[in-house]
Amino acid sequence: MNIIKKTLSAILGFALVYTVSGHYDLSAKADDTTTLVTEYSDLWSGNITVKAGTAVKWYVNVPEGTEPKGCGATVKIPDLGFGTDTNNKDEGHITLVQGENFIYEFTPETERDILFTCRMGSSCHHNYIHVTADGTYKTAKPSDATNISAERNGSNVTVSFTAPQSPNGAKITGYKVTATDESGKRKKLTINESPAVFEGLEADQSYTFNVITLATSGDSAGDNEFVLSKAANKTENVTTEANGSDNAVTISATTASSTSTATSTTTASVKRQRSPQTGVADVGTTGSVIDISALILLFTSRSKRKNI
Ligand SMILES: [Cu+2]
Repeated sequence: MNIIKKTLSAILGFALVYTVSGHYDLSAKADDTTTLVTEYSDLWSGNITVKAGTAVKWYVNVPEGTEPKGCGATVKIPDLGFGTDTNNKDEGHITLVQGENFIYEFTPETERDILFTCRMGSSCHHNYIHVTADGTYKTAKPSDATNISAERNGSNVTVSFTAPQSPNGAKITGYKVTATDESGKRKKLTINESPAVFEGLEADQSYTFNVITLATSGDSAGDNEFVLSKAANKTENVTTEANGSDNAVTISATTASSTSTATSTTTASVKRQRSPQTGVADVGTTGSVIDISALILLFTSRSKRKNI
């Protein structure tokens, strides 16, 4: 590839300047073909921009000492018809090797954002080639989602958030929501809009959720987090209802604070049974009404203090 590239350069007189800081100057020669070289380290997060109306030969450079691996070392360009935006191993894509990898040649006529992805499609690695009038791109990355909250419903957890505004000149394409359990194990969902529903989460684990905004101008930092406590571990608002049995009450528990909201429903037998989840201990038949009333009072006053 290198030899071919050098020969081509010699014949066609390509000029190429790029600096170690990841900024590129594209110089079109008389034949109006530009060589665009993107460093492997910038491929999925860098600002890649070309000028409208100019033929482009796009290369990705994998430096010596870097081993390209995984799906992040594969490239296709769904927006140019080179592969589709799906996870399809059989369709065309480039697998990067060390050195300069020729990816594609195209002439972008209009100003737009050209999606390229790894072989898995845009729900995995993706970025854009920005086509602008002057070959520069200064659109801001999107802001983070705010007001992240999560609610348990059995082993499902619904994560809701308030979407940020799109930056001027960019489009929000979705959100990557990550659930991280206490051991650091992660589950990720890419969605188009709030909410995200995680299935199969553990009741005895607390989870930290964060949301990254995905846009044509890049990704947000994903700094806002929400911590969901273990199911029924902390209770502040407690309501009880008879469910036809003397020995059982249904307890709906809601925890609310500045950083955390958890809702869960637990059916617990309260007769002569210690309930470590609610702190109701040894409630006998005669004492149950009083004890549960006291619990309601306690949690009501706590919730008044903590409600926002
Ligand atoms: Cu990937």
